[in-house]
Amino acid sequence: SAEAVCLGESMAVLLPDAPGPLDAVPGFRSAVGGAESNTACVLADLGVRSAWISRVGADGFGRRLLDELAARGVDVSGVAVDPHRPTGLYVKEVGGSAHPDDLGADRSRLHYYRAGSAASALSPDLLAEPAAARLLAGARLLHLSGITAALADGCLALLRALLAAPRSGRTISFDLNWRPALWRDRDPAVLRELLDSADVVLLGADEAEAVLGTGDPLALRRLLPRPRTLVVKDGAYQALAVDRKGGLTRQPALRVEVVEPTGAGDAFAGGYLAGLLRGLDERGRLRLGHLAAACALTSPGDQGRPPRPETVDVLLAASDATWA
Ligand code: KDG
Repeated sequence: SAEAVCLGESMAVLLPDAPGPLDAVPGFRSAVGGAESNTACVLADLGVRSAWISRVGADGFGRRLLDELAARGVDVSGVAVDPHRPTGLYVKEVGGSAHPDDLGADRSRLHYYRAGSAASALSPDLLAEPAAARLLAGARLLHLSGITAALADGCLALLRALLAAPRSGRTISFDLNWRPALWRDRDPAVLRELLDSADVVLLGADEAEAVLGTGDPLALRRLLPRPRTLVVKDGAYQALAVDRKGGLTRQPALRVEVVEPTGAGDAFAGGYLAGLLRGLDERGRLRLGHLAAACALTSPGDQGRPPRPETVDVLLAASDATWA
């Protein structure tokens, strides 16, 4: 059975052949994306038995998602195929707009076609589905994200049910994953309650500022007192882990030539959580997070090429002076 289960919507992706506004793009390459399944792939790359729980449509995009995730070594036995609703889709626009929903310095923007998707029908009914229930019962780690909370009332109810259930030794990690475009008709205030019900919280200082009014690690600690660890990422610069007493572990990021930033946060989560499951200390977890993020930053799609095991070992063992 899987050690880590990641739950959330994944989508087919259309990546533009060239940067520029969508109306001028000559063509698209298809790929797959989805924050939580990206994290599941990175966990698998780093040797963690991982599973992804979701719903897809009974269509080509859904089959593509299942095939690609399975080929990456992720257990997809807990993914339901919905005969009535389609697989969601997003189209990436690179460098073509200056919109408040844009991601990152190169101004990539994701256009979502996901309202009414198969995954938006996720609900607490999932807990009674045998395959998903078996995966959830056997996992040491359950990874969730704030995207799910924005998709539909049933999705939010599912997150609440998972966070309220007895842990039985399991850790729940929660990545804020602030996607303003998904929250136009919903109140994001609910995100604070969800974050504060998790054990490990991952969030970027900029998105924390947008949602919670501050990106300062110690101020965030006062707003979110319950999680064991808060991991506050400061873009390309550093990540900080804050324990319950406000103790800080700081780790600078690796300096890389950024090709396209989508998926870097998901990869960071995968690296950090693989380190947690391997029993690394905070510094090692943050280092593995940065390394996985660097792999995603240097690739055009959501997913990077997995790091070589030798690279992982060298970077974990490096002295602070030679790191970064
Ligand atoms: O982190 C990358 C994700 O944003 C992308 O894969 C799409 O899951 C996605 C989302 O909802 O934005």
